[in-house]
Amino acid sequence: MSSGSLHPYLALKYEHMFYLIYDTMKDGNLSRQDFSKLLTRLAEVKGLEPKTKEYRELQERVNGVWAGLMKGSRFYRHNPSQLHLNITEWLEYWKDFARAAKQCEGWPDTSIDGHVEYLWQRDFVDLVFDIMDKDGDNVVSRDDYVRLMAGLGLEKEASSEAYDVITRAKNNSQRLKREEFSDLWLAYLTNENPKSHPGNCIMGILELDPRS
Ligand SMILES: [Ca+2]
Ligand SMILES: [Ca+2]
Repeated sequence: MSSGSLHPYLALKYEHMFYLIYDTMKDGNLSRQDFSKLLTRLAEVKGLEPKTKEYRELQERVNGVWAGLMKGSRFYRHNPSQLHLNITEWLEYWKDFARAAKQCEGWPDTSIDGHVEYLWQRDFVDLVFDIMDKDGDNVVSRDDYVRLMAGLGLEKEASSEAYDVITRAKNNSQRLKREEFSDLWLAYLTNENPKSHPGNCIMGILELDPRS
């Protein structure tokens, strides 16, 4: 576990991500239930019916993400056998991720001390991309992006504005490829300057607390 304080902008983004994507039941605690609901939401966005092969495949991938997160997060839990994660533990988890990413200048495989594996997070980014990319051509359009964000509870207009920001960096081509999406997501998890990277808006445009 790392010492030192978490950068306030990173803390803001990790909290936003916690409530938007992971804590779907909105009780400030991340548990298995949240992932069950996340599965339902993702299946709805993708238009998958329960009991189909595609649905079962999605279920397996979501289960894998949950298992990967829980395995590493035991180092941050008050009681390592507990199967949930509160927001304080969540922030500690990502603080170490950011440090590891800084050190390797990319997606880290593990924390610096080697105790925590992060491969599940790359699987999750891939999964999110696959959910958005409804026609499977490896490109995410504005409609694709807005559909997913709406499924997660973000306003359509706000999602559309965020899409403008994250695609503006590439001459408004308005198309997002898999590798670009992954780069933007990593920037969201690691970048400390609100103005310096479009990836900061990958989960919507965040309002900064003027005190920070
Ligand atoms: Ca929850
Ligand atoms: Ca597509």
